[in-house]
Amino acid sequence: MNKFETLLKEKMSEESFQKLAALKNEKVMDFVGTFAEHCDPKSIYVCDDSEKDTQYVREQALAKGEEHTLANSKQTIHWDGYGDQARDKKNTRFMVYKENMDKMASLNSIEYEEGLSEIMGIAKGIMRGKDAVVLFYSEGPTQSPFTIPCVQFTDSWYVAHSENILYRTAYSHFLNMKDEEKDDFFRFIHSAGELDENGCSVNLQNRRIYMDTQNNIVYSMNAQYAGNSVGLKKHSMRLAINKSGQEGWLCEHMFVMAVVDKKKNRKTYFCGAYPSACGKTSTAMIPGEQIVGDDIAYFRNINGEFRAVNVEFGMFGIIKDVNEQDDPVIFKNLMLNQEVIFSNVLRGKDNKPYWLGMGVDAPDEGRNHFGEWKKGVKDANGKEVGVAHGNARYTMRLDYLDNIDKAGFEAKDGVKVEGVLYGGRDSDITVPVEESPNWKDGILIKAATLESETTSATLGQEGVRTPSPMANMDFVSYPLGSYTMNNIKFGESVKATPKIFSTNYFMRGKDGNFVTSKLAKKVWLHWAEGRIHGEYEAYDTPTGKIPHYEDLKALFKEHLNEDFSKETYDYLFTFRCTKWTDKLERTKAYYKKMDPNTPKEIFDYW
Ligand code: SPV
Ligand code: MN
Repeated sequence: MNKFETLLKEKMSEESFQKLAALKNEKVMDFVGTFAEHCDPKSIYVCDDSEKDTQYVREQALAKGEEHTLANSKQTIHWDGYGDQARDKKNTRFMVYKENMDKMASLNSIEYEEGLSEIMGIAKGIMRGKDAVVLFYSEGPTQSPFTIPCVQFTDSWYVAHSENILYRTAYSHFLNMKDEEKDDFFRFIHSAGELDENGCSVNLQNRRIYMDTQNNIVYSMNAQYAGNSVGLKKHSMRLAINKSGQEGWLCEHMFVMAVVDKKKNRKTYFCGAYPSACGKTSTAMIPGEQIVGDDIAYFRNINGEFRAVNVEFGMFGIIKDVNEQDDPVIFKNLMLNQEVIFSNVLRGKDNKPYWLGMGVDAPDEGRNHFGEWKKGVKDANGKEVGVAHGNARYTMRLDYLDNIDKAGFEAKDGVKVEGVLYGGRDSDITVPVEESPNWKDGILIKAATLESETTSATLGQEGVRTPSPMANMDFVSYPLGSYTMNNIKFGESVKATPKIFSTNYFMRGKDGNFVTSKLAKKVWLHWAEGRIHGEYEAYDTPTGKIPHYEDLKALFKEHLNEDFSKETYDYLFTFRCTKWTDKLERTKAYYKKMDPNTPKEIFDYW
């Protein structure tokens, strides 16, 4: 008998307990038992994969006031606390064994024992009086070479509801696990903590997200914003990056998409990493192409092929600027009566959601992330509160979208990737599209040198460059030099290594304006697609291969019915030597700072 059996029987219905017992997995029982005892919820509900449980979770999120209904009956709205609107980088730490602290010094880390005692102190009794829920999920498709089974224990029914939309449930996967697999799952323990009358976490000063990559467990306390609370998303990603480093595969902050050439009747899969606000989602959603996933990809070598899955089932997308003009596919879906959780937007008196950049006149009052809201109202710092938060989101299944690549989305072995894109934001260095001569060069010259520039939308000076290797620095959970080497080795281990391309949508002209329109990314992408199929010649430059003018001119005509002048081409595709050497120096300095043990091989290449 498991030592927690008596306790769990007290806190669970017979049905819930039987669901747990049926797994015959002592490790799951220990995980649930440990936190049932420590966090002490009033009750614990165990979910399986049934529609009944999916419905129950949704009903509970509403009944407990964590979500509210909207005019469209299948849609709900949720508000995080005013101070809990984005990922809390400061309080997201890796708990690291003492002997490894040196190696991990550049990560936001805390010595293991100290971290454990702090987080367990916060977690003690944190669920008292609340109903908790235990859910089983899979990262990636179930029963596939990519599958990572996960258990989520939470007292937030909004978190559970979000995960039911964003991930595949996997109770039956746990039921079918072989004995030797039974310890190999990710564990997430989460509590929103004490809530105020609006259902928002009150103890934000004690918000902590502590990652234990050694034991594959993440603790998230007093947090609600999904990036801080939904275990399966960025917490799991950090665990997966660490695991992939040990096992020789990759977990990347990338979309997966198919570029479709209708005339030639072919589909070519690309993945792409872009720092935030550098065009990641809009690339994955280019009209006429198909999406597999918009945020996180796993890569594995399967029979010598470089194959990828989207680990998610849904999208947790930024809603700002989603309007009929700029983002018609998403906008249309948000207007339909299908399941969506809107977060941190305004609910008008008409019980409809409103957000920034919606392209629709918003009402002057309603309820939003601030509470009861009226136009012009100021927060405690005297800052005017907008209709919605800039990081407000929608949570929606991907398979609602017309442009989903259904076959790729469901493929157990993933899709064969032929192109990898790295896209930064820079106003005066890199060309709009450029192909690397080989994989290693791509990782070191394109991926490792990625940078983003501050824009007028962020505080402080405009145009300041932030290094963002692989657009993954918030999540890389082992030393940067080793992570970079793992990227190189993985790509070289497959038979057909994808081509790597860089993109830059943000080159500015002499007048300070962007040179190309938002739509031009389709041209760069189709040039890359053509290169994969051996269709275009290219010029060699010190940083890679660039297009010929005539090819781009034809692509602009074909895809956008636009003229593309030779002057624009010359300006965009100029090799800016000294700016590039400066960029390389910044990259070297960054690697030195982040990982002094970066292999010499990397610095030698630069
Ligand atoms: C990101 O910030 O990269 C996101 C949203 O995809 S979050 O869930 O906050 O990570
Ligand atoms: Mn992301």
